[in-house]
Amino acid sequence: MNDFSSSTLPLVTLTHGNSHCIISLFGAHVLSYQQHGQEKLFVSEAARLDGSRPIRGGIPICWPWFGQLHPNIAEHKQAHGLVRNQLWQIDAQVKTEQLTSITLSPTDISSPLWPKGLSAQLVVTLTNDCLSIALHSYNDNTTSIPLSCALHSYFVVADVTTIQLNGLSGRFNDNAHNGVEKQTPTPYLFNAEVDRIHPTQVPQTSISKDSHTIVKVLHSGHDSLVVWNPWAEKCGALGDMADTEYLSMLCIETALTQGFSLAAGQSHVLEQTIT
Ligand code: TA6
Repeated sequence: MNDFSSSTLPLVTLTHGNSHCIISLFGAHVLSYQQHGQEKLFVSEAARLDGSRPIRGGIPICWPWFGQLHPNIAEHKQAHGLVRNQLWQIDAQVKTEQLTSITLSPTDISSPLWPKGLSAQLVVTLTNDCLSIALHSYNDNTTSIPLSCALHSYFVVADVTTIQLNGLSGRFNDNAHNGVEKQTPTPYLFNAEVDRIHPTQVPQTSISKDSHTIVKVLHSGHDSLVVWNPWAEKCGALGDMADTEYLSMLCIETALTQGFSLAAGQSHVLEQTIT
């Protein structure tokens, strides 16, 4: 079980029936989601929990660009956008019989790379049997704004070499091998680095071991799903992940990576539900 007692970050804890989650206001980052006491998310034992860098594990929010997909690569400064390494504020909290939710928004929009008129809110909702995170993007400008983003969830597994990913098919871009297009393997197993963008709107994936489902993940508002595991060599080089921890995680990321633009006056919701 993840222990965040050493964290110097402001944390918010939500409980609803059998569901329990811990959110860091640094990055609006869900650190833990437990269902009936069972942890669904991975956070590295070497993760920095002092605000000095984005947190390794949980659910990082990548926005308003994913990875290196800044519309003007020459301006690119940091991977995965501007909001995973800043404090977010609490805009609203709701508790009803059906759900408990919190709405958060980033506090620092001063970066010259922040697209003018674009804003974000994250709504984290717990019900008795699931966690939903909904990333809302709003364009109050008079022109459309290129947008890429991801809910970069790290799921905990006992041993990644013994699990199977379900729900994906067709072609993907293999970013571990220069983005070359390949066919999704069947069954989808893990025995080496994976850094894959699947251009798909499939609404559901799951991780299973033998025929037992470990976690089910629902997706909406996406044009792609990203699957990532750094494997031994890259894991060892990361600096905020212990050498063998790649065996204990798999990222399944609900994402917009295919050249989406948010029209003037419009909003968009990217959502992932974990159950
Ligand atoms: O989503 C996959 C990815 O973009 C990989 O290329 C990998 O670098 C990973 O995210 C983690 O990125 P980070 O900046 O958190 O080290």
